[in-house]
Amino acid sequence: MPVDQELFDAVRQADRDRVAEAVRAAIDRGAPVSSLLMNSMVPAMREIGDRFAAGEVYIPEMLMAARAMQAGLDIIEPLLGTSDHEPIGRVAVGTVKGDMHDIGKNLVVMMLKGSGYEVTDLGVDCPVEKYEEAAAGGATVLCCSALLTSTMTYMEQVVGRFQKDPAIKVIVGGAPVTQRFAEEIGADGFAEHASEAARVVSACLAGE
Ligand code: B1M
Repeated sequence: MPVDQELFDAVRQADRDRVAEAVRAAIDRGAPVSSLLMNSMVPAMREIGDRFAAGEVYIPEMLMAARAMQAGLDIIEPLLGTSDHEPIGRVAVGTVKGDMHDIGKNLVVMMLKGSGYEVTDLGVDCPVEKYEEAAAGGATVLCCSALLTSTMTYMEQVVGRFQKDPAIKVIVGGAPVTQRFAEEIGADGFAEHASEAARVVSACLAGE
């Protein structure tokens, strides 16, 4: 499905009200919410990042764009639906220590909830101890998100902490994270996009 240009522009221009209006209008027209996310909102954030890297925008603009994006996510989240059934598994999701980026992590939380998992959102800047608490509380799959090359290395500590516990799986994701990196640190799985996280969690729980 092509980009919803109005929504793309509204996120890019960090206009929260316009993002909310554009999301509502697209939903009213029957646009699939996953497509709004992946084809319009995520590419707009990517463009902001590219412009930041090129020195064309600064941190306040990135932050405002993130807030505008979150305004759209708040509308989309309830539409992804949570089931009334027993959860099909318990998962905890956090952005690793030192990293404050939470939009991708929030998307992973939304997608997993929408797929029927009980999800604990551990927030950002999560040390190993937070994952330990989640595991002690019943989570059997722990998802680690990182957006910085300097923080993705912390994932190895989370993986290392649970490597000897076959009941706990650790899966990783985030813009700089690759399948190869996941394998190198011994993670149980890697999801490139939030939309893949549910499939990877399911494969982990099935012991694949
Ligand atoms: Co930051 N930032 N930022 N930032 N920021 C990046 C990541 C950057 C690539 C921008 C750039 O230079 N082009 C760059 C990192 C460079 C690097 O390390 N290689 C960068 C930098 C440098 C920084 C600071 C260091 C800037 C500074 O202070 N000098 C600083 C660090 C702060 C910290 O964390 N300690 C910083 C701060 C910020 C803001 C606070 C201003 C803001 C974050 C606000 C927020 O999150 N609430 C911000 C933003 C908005 C960005 C960009 C523009 C957008 C990130 C985003 O939300 N993308 C980003 C540029 C970019 O990503 N191209 C950038 C949309 C989101 C949906 O995508 O998070 O990748 P993403 O998630 C995807 C997948 O990766 C996957 O699913 C999602 C959907 O498909 N996924 C998972 C994510 N987590 C997963 C976990 C899983 C599975 C899949 O678990 C299994």
